[in-house]
Amino acid sequence: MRTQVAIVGAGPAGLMLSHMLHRAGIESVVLERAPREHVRTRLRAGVLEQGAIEMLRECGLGGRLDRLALKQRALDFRFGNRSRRIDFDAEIGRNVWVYPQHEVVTDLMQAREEAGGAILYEAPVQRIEDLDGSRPVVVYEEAGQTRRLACDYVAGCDGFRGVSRSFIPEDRLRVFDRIYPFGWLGILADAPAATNEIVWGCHEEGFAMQSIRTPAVTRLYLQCDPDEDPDNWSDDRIWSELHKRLDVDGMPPVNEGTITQKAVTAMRSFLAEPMQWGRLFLAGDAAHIVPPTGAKGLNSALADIKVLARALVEHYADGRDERLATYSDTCLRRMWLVQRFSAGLCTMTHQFPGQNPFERRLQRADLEYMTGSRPGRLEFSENFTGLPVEA
Ligand code: RFL
Repeated sequence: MRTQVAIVGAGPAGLMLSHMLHRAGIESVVLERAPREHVRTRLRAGVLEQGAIEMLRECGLGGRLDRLALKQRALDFRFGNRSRRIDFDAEIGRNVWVYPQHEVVTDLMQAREEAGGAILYEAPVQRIEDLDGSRPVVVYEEAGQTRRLACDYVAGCDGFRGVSRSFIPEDRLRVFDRIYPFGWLGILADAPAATNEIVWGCHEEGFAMQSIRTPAVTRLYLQCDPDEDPDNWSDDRIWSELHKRLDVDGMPPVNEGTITQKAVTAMRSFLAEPMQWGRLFLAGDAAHIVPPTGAKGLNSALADIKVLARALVEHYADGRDERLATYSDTCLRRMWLVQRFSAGLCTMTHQFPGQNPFERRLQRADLEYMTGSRPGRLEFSENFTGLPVEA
C-alpha cells in the first residue's frame, strides 16, 4: 500500500491531520492500535482554547460544537475562604469552551468516514523504516499479518506511549521530564455544577477543581497521591474533601450527585526535542505532555497539527518547504511557553510533600498577585485562552 502521508495514531492529533489534509486534496492513511469504539469513547480533556474552537469551525466541524459547547468567560480561584474570579472575556475579550475530547473525536471520525477516509483500527505500528531516506515505510500489523505502508512523510501522532518517537536516533533526541509527587482523582457526577464556571480550589490540604461536563454532569478533580487506589475513596470521603477544598463563604457549595466514574491520573511535564527527524514529524502527546492543570494537552496537539497541516499543504501545493523545515522550531517555541504556564500553575496551586510554611506563603502571594493585579490577570487570561499558534 502507498499513500502521501502515513499517520500513526487516531487520537485528536492524527484524525485532525488526516481531515485537514483531505480538505486540501492530500491523501493519508491513519493506522490506529486500538478498536474504533475505544478511541471514540475515551474520556479525557474537556476545555478548548478559543483558537482550537476557531480551527474546528474553519475546517467545517462547527455544527455540533456550536450546539453543545459551553462558553466559559472566567475562572473562579478559591483560596483563603474567598472567591477571586479572573474574567478573561473582560480582560482580553477571549474565552474558552467546555467541549469534551470524545466529542471532538466523534466529529472528526464522522467527517473522515463520510469522506471515505482510510483509518485502519486494530492496526498497531511496529516500526518505521528509512526515515532518513526519501521513501519511508511504516510496518504495521493487521489481523495477525505484517503489512507495509510506503509514504512520503510520517506523522507520529501516537501519544506519549506510542512508538514513533523511538525512531529518532538517541543521539539526536533530547527529552526534558518532570514527574510530580501527586496525581488527580477525577470524578464524573450526575449533578449540575454548583456554578456555571470552572472553579479551582487552592487549599492547604490539596488542589481541587470543579468543571462542567454537560448541563447535567459535573467533572471534579481532587489532588491525591500519584499511586492512589480510587477504591480508597468512598463517595462520602470524596464529597467531604470537595466541600472542604472548594466551598467558600458567599458562593453555592459543591452540588452532590451520583458518582459514575472515578480514576487517578498521574501528572507529568515532558518535552522531546526536536519534533522532527528526517521524514518523521511528531505531534501532540507523542512530543509533549503537560500536567492537566492548564488544560493544554488537547489544545497543544491541535496547535501542532495546524502548523503541520499548513506545512504539508505548502509542500504539495507549490513545492515550498520552509514551513516543513521550521516545523519543530515553530512548535517548540510555543510549547515551551505552554510548559512554563502549565508547570507554573501546577506548582502555584498544588501542595507538595515536605513544603515548608515559607513556601506555602509564597504560593499564596503568587495567587494573590495573579488574581489581584491587572498584569497578573492579563498574563493568566492570555495563556489560558491560548497563545497564537505561529508567533
Ligand atoms: P492520544 O489522544 O493519546 O492519541 C494517540 C493515539 O495513538 C494510538 N497509538 C498507536 N496507534 C498505532 N500504533 C501504535 N504503535 C500506537 N501507539 C499508540 C493510541 O491508541 C491513541 O489512539 O494523543 P493526541 O492525539 O496527541 O491527543 C492528545 C490528547 O489526548 C491529550 O493531550 C489530552 O487528553 C490531555 N488532557 C487535556 N488536554 C486539554 O487540552 N484540556 C484538558 O482539559 C485536558 N484534560 C487530559 C485531561 C488528559 C487526561 N488524561 C487521562 C491523560 C484530563 C485527563 C484526565
